Amino acid sequence: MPNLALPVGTTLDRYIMRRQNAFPFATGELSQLLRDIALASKIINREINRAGLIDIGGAAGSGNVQGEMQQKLDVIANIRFIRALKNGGEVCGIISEEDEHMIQTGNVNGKYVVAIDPLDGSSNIDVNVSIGTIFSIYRRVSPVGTEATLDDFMQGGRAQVAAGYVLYGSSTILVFTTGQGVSGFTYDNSLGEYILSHNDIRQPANGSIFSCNDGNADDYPAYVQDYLAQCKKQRLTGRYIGSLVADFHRNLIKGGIYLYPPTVKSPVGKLRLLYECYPMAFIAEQAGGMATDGQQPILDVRPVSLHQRSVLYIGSSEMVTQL
Ligand code: P6P
Repeated sequence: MPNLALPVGTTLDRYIMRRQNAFPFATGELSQLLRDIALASKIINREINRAGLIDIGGAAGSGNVQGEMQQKLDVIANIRFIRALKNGGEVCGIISEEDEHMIQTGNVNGKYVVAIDPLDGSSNIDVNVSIGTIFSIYRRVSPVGTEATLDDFMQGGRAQVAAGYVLYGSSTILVFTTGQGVSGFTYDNSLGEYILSHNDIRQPANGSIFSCNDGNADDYPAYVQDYLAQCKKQRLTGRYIGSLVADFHRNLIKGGIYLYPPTVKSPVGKLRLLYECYPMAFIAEQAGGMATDGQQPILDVRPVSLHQRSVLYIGSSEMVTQL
């Protein structure tokens, strides 16, 4: 692979342009699509920060507002991403956690489809905890010039051409892969630009952090309970934010494992395959990590419905292997 180690401080636009030039097969459309997603995330970032302000009003006891605020932000994020992808012109169809059915964008000549969780962990908004956007991109299989079809979304995890997330945390960071490694861009509010801050992220093969909702531990399969008992015997660190993007990102950088096993409430797991598990698994594998449902790699799990759920164990390769 050509040496694309770019100096930290490169803007997202320059990074995309440089890499596009380095991969002649890469078409300008995918680059434009990534820009469209970045733009929507900048708008969401601003809304989330503003929500913080309204939230203070909400703390005055009008739980209603907080409730509406949560829904509002979920809806705002969904509308912003759908609008950005529609206006960008590159996407012919979208599936979103917020919409039961596939969304036709009207761009029948668009070559890509996007599966998205516009705002994951939104129950954390009213307590000012980090939340995230997760996206997954496929090249369409249906004929250009026609509407998107369900088949466009049912190609399986290894057919993704790009995947990423935005973490709205102490800083806002966009992390994505196009299959040539994983890079991270930190948002500079003063410039309105994403700046390359993590070039070629590699997940540590091992780690000392495990992330799961211990409150459900009695539901977990024996092998998971055994693994967690070993973690505790080794005095590993339990860290669970309740926001997949935040837990995943910390474990990606520091090393660690995130577990969402089957529970009584979610017997096949809680997380959605197409717009949570697949994209995070693509990123994890590209960074040298692993992702499995306990039976097979997440990327090999067969998709059968738009919003199907999956068990998810994801993170440092040695930790996932040991589990
Ligand atoms: P629980 C948020 O609702 C989410 O989808 C993930 O971001 C998070 O890791 C998980 O669910 C939290 O679920 O059941 O532990 O509250």
